[in-house]
Amino acid sequence: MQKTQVAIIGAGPSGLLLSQLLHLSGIDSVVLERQTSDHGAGRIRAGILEKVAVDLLIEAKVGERLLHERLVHDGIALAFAERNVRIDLKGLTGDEVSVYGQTEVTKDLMDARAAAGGRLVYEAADVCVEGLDSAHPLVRYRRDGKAQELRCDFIAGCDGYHGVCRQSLPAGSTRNFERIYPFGWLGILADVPPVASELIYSNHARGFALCSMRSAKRSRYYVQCGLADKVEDWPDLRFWDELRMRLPREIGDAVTTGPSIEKSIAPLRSFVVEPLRFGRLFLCGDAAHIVPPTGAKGLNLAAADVRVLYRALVEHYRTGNAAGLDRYSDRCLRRIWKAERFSWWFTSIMHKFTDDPFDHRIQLAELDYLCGSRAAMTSLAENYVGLPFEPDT
Ligand code: RFL
Ligand code: PHB
Repeated sequence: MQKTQVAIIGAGPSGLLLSQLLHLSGIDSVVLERQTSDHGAGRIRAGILEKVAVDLLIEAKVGERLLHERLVHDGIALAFAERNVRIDLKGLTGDEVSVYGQTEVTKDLMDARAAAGGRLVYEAADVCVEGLDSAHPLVRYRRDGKAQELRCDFIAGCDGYHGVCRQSLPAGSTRNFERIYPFGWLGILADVPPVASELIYSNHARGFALCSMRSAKRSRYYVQCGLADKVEDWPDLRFWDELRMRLPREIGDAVTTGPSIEKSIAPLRSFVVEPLRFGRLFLCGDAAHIVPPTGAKGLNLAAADVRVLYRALVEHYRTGNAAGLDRYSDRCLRRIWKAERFSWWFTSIMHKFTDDPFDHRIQLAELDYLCGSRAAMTSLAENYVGLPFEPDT
């Protein structure tokens, strides 16, 4: 029988960051991951980090490459009706965002955990959590076909939306809130210079498009697509044509195209489970909530959960005070619901939901209002760069 203080299920950014921060505070953890290590490091997902996330990565001592390689962005642009309007994030809020891929964050965390001799079990199959309301919960899993047991004080469910932890909670102990959107995002990565130095979010009668990047030489672009669309339906040529059509003409004409090195489709969803805690199990990151990617909030919310949970665990182990653990769910949910609202709203004004031209006119009016009002732009900017933590967190 193995033992640890905190059993962490899932080696995505939430699980790895939590184990690294706990380690730096002298708290032992074991991370159990279903996939291989290559799988986690290979996924192209988030690209934008708020200051809260950057600060936490620095606190976790994985900030060195991030600070060296990130692109600092002081603004974003909203494109609509042949206009391209810059939202001056820095001027409106004093804050900025960092462009640094989730793939890189994950690699940095994996390296740090390996260097510190952290216990990470990849290819842990059939993970199952038991005794959640007892003093010492048990995690069972299989490795190389052999049954294994891990006894712990706490379990952190960092196993993403499709993970086992949330699904293990007793019926009736939680409530789910969900909205499914009638479209997805098709994303491609290509080694071509980005069309602009800052991100462009574009509302177009044909559907939403986003111009993002990973570096000065590597672009990340997205177009809104149908839920039934398959990657095979979108050869590179079709993607580039569609992207260019959805941007103001002079920007579309300036897009440098090239072969894609990754292409994937993601459905869009809003989801929250309440509460985030059951007994000694704490849900963290995508296991607890999903936002549509429009607001770039998913990874940032995950980092915010980890910040609250790790501080509460440190307080518990240092002083025996469980107040932080007791407040974990409520503290996180306040931030989560604000990010849910922002992501839902930004999605709703940027995407094509219907073929009704009335709906599009209403969106264009909202964007026109937004870009003419300092108050409205400030509201967008302060949500985009990330809201401050409430005073007691
Ligand atoms: P993850 O990354 O899903 O990791 C969960 C891990 O748990 C493992 N797992 C299990 N392990 C053991 N046993 C089981 N039964 C298990 N079940 C699952 C999985 O294999 C996996 O390794 O969740 P985590 O750590 O909470 O991290 C969350 C972020 O990955 C996510 O919020 C972001 O990627 C969302 N997101 C964005 N967030 C941002 O902050 N900014 C962005 O710009 C941004 N862009 C995006 C995004 C997500 C996207 N997709 C694909 C959904 C763009 C896209 C297209
Ligand atoms: C990305 O670069 O992958 C990205 C950027 C901004 C978003 C979503 C995704 O809102």
